[in-house]
Amino acid sequence: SFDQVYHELCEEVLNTGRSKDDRTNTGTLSKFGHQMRFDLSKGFPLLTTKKVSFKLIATELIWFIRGDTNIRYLLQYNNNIWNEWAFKKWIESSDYTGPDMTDFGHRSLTDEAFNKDYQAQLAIFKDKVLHDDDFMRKFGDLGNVYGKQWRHFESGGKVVDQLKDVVDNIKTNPSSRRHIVSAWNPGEIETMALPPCHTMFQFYVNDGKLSCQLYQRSADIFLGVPFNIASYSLLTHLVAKECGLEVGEFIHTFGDAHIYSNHIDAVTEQLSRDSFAPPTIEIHSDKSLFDIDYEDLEIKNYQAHPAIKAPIAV
Ligand code: UFP
Repeated sequence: SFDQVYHELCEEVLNTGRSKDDRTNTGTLSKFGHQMRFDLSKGFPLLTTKKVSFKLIATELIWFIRGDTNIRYLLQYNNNIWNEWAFKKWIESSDYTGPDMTDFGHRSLTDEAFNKDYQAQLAIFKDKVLHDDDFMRKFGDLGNVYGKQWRHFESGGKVVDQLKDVVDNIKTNPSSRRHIVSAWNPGEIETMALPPCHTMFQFYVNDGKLSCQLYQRSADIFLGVPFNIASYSLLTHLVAKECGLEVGEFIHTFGDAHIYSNHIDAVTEQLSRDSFAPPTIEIHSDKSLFDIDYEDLEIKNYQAHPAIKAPIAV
């Protein structure tokens, strides 16, 4: 099953992963180079051994597809996964007049009094991004993130709509071996808060089926990977529909695949659970890929064990 493919990665890293230092000073067990395959004709790979939010995944993916880099769209769907990056720009600007928020990521995890102030400032920030257009334009925009690279990749004075080009090429020259979208723009890495984890992906067409392979340079196996699997599987469905193809496989290839030392208990808990049959996905519209809305998507028959909380490494 899909869960089994993921559990095998977890078990392998738990059992044979090497201890490795990392940027966040959390400590990890790590394996370099791994591949998982998901046959998308067998169902939709949303994990069932812990509940994964399809809404967060789908609204983020649609945000990328539209080339949007402003978190207002995400906040309209109560999707908070990119807030911290935008919040950081605000608290470091001269417009910010509230209490000191330096190093809020770490302090909010360890200092309860500080966390209260932080949550209050974050709520103010979200409200302004949602309701104040000038503030939204100034502080809601994350700049060089996935949406920018997929739709407006800047290189040598040219702007390339990689996703549009790849879709056109899949339609006109399906057998091509050049269906690639790169989020890794070496000229812009220095200006990025978080250089893209999903470095690049390639589509492949054969027998009327569309497959997709992602190269992920760095993977938080417990918190990130379940999202990443579902996100690229959804992208494969949406591009296949746009191009009049059936879905083939999603192939997930990793660089540094790691389990953070403070996720080990959570992973062990998840591995002790039995999986359910996977859900399926339905796309209820004939809109173009670039106009699809969250409301057009439906996950059917999703049965899953409860979510498992674990601290995010910052
Ligand atoms: N990470 C993921 N998937 C994502 C994402 C981040 O696993 O979609 F945005 C994790 C990987 C790593 C951290 O643990 O975030 C990024 O840190 P670094 O840039 O040091 O690799």
